[in-house]
Amino acid sequence: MRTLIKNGTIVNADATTRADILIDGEQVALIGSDLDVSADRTIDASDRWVIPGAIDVHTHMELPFGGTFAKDTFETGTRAAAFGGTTTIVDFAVQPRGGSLRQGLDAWMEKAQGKAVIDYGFHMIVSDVRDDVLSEMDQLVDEGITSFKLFTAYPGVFFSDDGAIFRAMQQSATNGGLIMMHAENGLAIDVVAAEDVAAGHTDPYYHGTSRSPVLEGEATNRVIRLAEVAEAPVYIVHMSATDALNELRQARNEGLPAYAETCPQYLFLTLDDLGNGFEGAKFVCSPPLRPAEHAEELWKGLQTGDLQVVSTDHCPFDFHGQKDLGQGDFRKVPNGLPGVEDRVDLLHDGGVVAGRISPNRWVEVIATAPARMFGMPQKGTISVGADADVVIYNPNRTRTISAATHHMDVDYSCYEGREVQGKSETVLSRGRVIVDNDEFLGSPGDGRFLKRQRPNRG
Ligand code: DUC
Ligand code: ZN
Ligand code: ZN
Repeated sequence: MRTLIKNGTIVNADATTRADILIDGEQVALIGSDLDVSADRTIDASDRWVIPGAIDVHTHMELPFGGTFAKDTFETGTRAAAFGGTTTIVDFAVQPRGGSLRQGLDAWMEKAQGKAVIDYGFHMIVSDVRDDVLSEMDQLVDEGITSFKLFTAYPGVFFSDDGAIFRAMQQSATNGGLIMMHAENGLAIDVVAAEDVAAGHTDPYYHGTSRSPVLEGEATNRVIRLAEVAEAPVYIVHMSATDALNELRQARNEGLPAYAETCPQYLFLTLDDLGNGFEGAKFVCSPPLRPAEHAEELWKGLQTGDLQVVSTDHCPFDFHGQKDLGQGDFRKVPNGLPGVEDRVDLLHDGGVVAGRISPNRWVEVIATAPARMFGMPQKGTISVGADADVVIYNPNRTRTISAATHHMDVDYSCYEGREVQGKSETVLSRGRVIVDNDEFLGSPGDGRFLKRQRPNRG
């Protein structure tokens, strides 16, 4: 199958070019002006941008959490991702406590195989660092699971102490993997949260105030310094606070290989969203939403390059039937927000249309940097030989985000009623059109497991 995309404006991270694109099979075969070649199908991209399919390196399909499961399956979640212009996800497989990494990986492979409609890779959540687990990390790196997440939060669940984190970092320094850190001081947070509940402060708002940004800054500094001594790079996930960003800036100014992502919720939502009684449960995630001034700093971090990636931490729970497990005690609200479908448009609207970042920087943070940093050189760019993951994007079309029209399997939207400018109109995954003008044309099982290379630390 040969597809010719004509008359579009290709927006890559490094350049914007008016050119046609010939796709042959699953890859981009040719890029040039006024291509005069035969094709089975021609797509007219006049007045449209042609961007690389976006990559979300932080999702949690079917994550067991807080006595329930994140609602989207690999089928519903990747379908929603595709509607939003995302053609690759990297999800987090979870090591069962006391079990092996292999058990966790097998379980996640099972969840994804035959279901995912777009390509997918896995990071591994390491919740129990043991000698045998450290050796397993080496094997997994060879099998394309080249990044590992550890937590300074969630004592008794995912939490690792500093010694365990340090050992995992030492291991990654030798095997070439990348340690990703959830950096909040969970031990101190749990004390504050218990005090709040004892004082009758049980509403979701206190989820936000109990998790001080200072304790995100402290944990961020701590894990960066552990990585420094272990001589390993470190990637901080879902950065939400100025305190943490300042620690990252300091480390990067010292030349340390410290990296971070933020997520749309920290750029567009604030602590105020956690108010309004139990409605605030819709916005319970960790780290929590912060006062508005933190968002402005995060935008600056994206502008300067101190923040490299925007991912979603997509982890949806229904308001009715899941979030309401936390009625009367905010600690029992399952943590996580839906977002895999809206990231590309939110970042276009709040970033490019608002004049904060260029179209090229937008492509960089949603596609090109994730591909480079997580070992997927065939993704994140429109270039000859790359996978033909391509989005025909209309930068002028507006839409209103709503749970009534979104494709994520969750009963609310964090952005209900928000109008955004920019929309993915046609989405190709390895040369196949999987979304065309609001119609889904893909199939479960079309997505392939991505054996990722070692992260590029440059
Ligand atoms: N944070 C969330 O909000 N949900 C899942 C896990 C996490 O770290
Ligand atoms: Zn996390
Ligand atoms: Zn997460």
